[in-house]
Amino acid sequence: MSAELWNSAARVLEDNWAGDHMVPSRKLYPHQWSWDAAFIAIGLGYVNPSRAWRDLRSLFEAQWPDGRVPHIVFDPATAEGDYFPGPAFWNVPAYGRRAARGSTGIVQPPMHAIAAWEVYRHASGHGAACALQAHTELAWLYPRLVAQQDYLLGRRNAGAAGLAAIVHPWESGLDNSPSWDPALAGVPADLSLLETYRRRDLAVADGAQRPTDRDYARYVGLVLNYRDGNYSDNDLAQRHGFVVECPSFNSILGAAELSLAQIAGVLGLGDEARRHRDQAQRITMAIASRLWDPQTRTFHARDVRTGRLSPAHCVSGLMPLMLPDLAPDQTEAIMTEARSARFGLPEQTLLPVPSYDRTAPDFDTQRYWRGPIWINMNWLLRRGMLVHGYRDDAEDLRRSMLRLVHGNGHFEYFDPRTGEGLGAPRFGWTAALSLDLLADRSMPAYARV
Ligand code: 2M8
Repeated sequence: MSAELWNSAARVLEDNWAGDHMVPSRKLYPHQWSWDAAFIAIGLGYVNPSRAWRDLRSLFEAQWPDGRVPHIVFDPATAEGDYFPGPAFWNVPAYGRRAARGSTGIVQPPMHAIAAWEVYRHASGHGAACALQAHTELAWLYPRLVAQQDYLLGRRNAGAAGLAAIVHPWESGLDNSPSWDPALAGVPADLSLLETYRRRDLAVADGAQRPTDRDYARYVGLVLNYRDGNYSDNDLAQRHGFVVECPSFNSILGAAELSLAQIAGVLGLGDEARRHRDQAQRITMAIASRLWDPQTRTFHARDVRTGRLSPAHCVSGLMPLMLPDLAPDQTEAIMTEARSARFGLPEQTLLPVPSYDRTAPDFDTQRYWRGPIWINMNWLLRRGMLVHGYRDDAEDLRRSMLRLVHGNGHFEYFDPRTGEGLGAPRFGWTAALSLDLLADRSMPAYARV
């Protein structure tokens, strides 16, 4: 299967190249997405490292002066009507050398330092010229990656506990996860907004696999609120309707500090490397104390406005496993949760873990982020298993992901009972991470074994 899967994945990446960036999928997502670019770069690094660097560069050329990296960079060649909400809706003003309406004003999980370090590591296998290019690109990216972290740990520290808060479910990347239901319940669902602003996703995807209209109306309302405040982060907890600390977002934030430490090391910035390692430790401690529920023995999203933890058991609760400084008790609890009937590691289901608790009454096998299997979350979970020395589980998970994609295609997500492909076909990060799963058996940096 390896050669066949490798070739089909490489073809998807070839087809999704749009001149100076990658699109997640041709029809549903015709622009550049932030954390997609990071996952995609990890796979692209094997087949076309120059494009991997170009894609990351395109994204960071759109970084805002305050350090935020927008969740979508709009392709001016794509018509407004081809994606909603598009450039006119976000109406972002011009900044730096960027024209107005070039991006959105919200962010996504900061996966990019992790991706840059992975592309750099793999580039050394492509010869001296590639290694030199990788060094130059890392040096270009490093201050920008630091500015991205500084923005999230500074302007987004709405809970004043050293974690980043998200201001929209879309910022989590796990868009309509049940984690957000309690916080979203307080956001008005003004369905008339969907008459003014028409959904485009329903024209290109099955409605049963996409968010409901009520949730979509809330998403639109939240963007309008943030946009009308000029995308300012002042007094977020007081004036914005959705301010939440997500375990997965913050675990990636912490893991990014460790990749930055590696990057600072190769750039000869020893003091900086130490600073990043310390920061990773602080983020880990904040996650461990603020997002952990000793009753459920897992990690949950915290609503900064009410101080309450969301009761849902979601795949994001497993993500702190990526952090090597996590205490053994919490590490073991994550593995227990992953093996339980809620998630059922492949040893029970032969499938990668779903995005939501299989035993929950509202577990939905079709609707995205409310049940289906996603390759990027499983890729991160496997990384966490390797970090903490669960090598057999990591290997089972790796094989189950490859089996799933090989048997069903490079889909955006998969039915957690049957493995059938759902959402967009020929999806970038599914293909890219399949390449990585085929190629890389090494241990991540900072593994505890
Ligand atoms: C999905 O999100 C976009 C909005 O950003 C959408 O539904 O239109 C999510 O799965 C997100 O994580 C992903 O980055 C994006 C593009 O693949 O699609």
